[in-house]
Amino acid sequence: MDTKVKSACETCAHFNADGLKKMGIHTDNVDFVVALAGNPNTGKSTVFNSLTGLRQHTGNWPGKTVTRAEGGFEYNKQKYKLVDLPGTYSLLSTSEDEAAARDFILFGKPDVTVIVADANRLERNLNLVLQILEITDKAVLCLNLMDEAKRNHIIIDERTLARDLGIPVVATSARFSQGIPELIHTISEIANGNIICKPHRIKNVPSNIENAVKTLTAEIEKEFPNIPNSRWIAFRLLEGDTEIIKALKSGELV
Ligand SMILES: Nc1nc2c(ncn2[C@@H]2O[C@H](COP(=O)(O)OP(=O)(O)OP(=O)(O)O)[C@@H](O)[C@H]2O)c(=O)[nH]1
Ligand SMILES: [Mg+2]
Repeated sequence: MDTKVKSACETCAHFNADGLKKMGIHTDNVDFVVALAGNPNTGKSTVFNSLTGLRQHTGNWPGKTVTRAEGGFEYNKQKYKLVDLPGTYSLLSTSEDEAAARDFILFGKPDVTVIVADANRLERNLNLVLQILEITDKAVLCLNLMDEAKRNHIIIDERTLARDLGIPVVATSARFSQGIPELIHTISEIANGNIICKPHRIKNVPSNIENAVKTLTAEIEKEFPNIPNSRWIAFRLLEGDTEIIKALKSGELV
């Protein structure tokens, strides 16, 4: 008789079905770090809970998650740390609790960023999607709340969207765990370099701005050799983004 006591994870259907092992708060010796970003109230914490087995509080009002939560999962024998971020509308001139999300996306160097968007408000959500794609190319768009979108007769051409953005798009209804196996698989493919993302970036910057950005980028890299996204920071400095200026001066961002 097999007397070995199995953990809750090993006995759950999800584990057996698709190789997912929910690791809860155990995130030691991870292979990859994955960030969950997106507008408020798009289902980030719901996705987080279904992957980690934790019960990060979800709520029906925007701005619920105020500090970042961390949890882990194992997929195909690789360990992932998942970071649930507060909802944010923009990476620019953020409020205090949004700054936590911005700083992690910018400087936490996640291996993959999952951008969770509300399929019912895609146009509004794309603002943040495009901003995030300016600073990272390893990203997947999780098009969530598809059950509601269907009820609202909203049809989204996911293939065209993926082609136009230059990153994979996975449709989900996280509350009902629909699309989650596809999302895990896509995260793993990006993390392991099997899917190469080529996000579309702003091109044709006027030459005087381009020259200023190049000069500033070189200065920033001289001062902070390990800083990622120096070009993005150069743009913010030219705009006079007070938050970024303050963070750079204090060394908070590096
Ligand atoms: N119908 C439906 N509801 C969902 C889905 N995913 C999440 N929700 C609900 O949407 C609400 C917000 O979900 P959260 O997971 O808290 O959203 P969040 O993005 O973490 O929110 P913030 O932390 O405020 O940014 C909750 O009531 C969820 O149950 C989905 O796919 N379909
Ligand atoms: Mg949340």
